[in-house]
Amino acid sequence: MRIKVINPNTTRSMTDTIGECARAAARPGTQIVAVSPAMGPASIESHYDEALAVPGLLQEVATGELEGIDGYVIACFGDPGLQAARELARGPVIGIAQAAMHLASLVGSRFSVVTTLARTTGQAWHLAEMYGMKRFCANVRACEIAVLDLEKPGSNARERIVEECRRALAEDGSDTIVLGCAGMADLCEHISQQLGVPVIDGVAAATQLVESLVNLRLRTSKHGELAHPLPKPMSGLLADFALPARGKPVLQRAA
Ligand code: 5HY
Repeated sequence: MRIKVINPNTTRSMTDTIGECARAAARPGTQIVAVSPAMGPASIESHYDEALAVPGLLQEVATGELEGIDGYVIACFGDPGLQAARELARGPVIGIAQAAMHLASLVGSRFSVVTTLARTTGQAWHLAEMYGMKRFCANVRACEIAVLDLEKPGSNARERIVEECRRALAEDGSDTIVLGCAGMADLCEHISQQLGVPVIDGVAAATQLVESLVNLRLRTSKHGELAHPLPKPMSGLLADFALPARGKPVLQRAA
């Protein structure tokens, strides 16, 4: 089985960390292909960043379809481009926020999301609502750490995240923590040991969900909303995104 784990931002070091965490979660025999798009933002911390991350992400899905990839993880807590990616893919496409929230709801009564910047908490609440997880979500908190500062030496990120998680457990009425950034994936085990509660990293959660779906031979439904997009002309910078008639290779990878 080959799973493509797409970090939608273009920071290669973060992609490498995400890939290691996905490989640690995957079963023997599952090949993890961890990639970043060729174009897009260095980190995703706003709706603007998220919108500009989607074309590159879709290019990676389209390439994956030509490579025979069995399933995809979108490794960004905003789950950017999730439904569009599902239209392009035959196999399952799982966003880390949707995966983490659902698994958290299975091991606790209410979870707190702990993420990076406060300005991204609205998107986390929006996703919880969209996924039917709002009744399990006690709160969404931010550490006020920029995404790329997570891996910056001296940022004290790990300690600040642990402290925010402690406050969440003390104040939110939650019993479980969801890490609200793919860049936190490598901190999951440490935080769980420090707090003594389930801490869910969406990268590991989504990886194992994709494996399970592929093993159950469950692919993305092509009946209705998530059917392959209709071919139509695209212009300007997006000209390469024109989808040819069915059966032909999707998306010609931009030069
Ligand atoms: C992520 N941004 O997981 C999100 C986290 C966030 O570049 N990767 C990013 O703050 O929304």
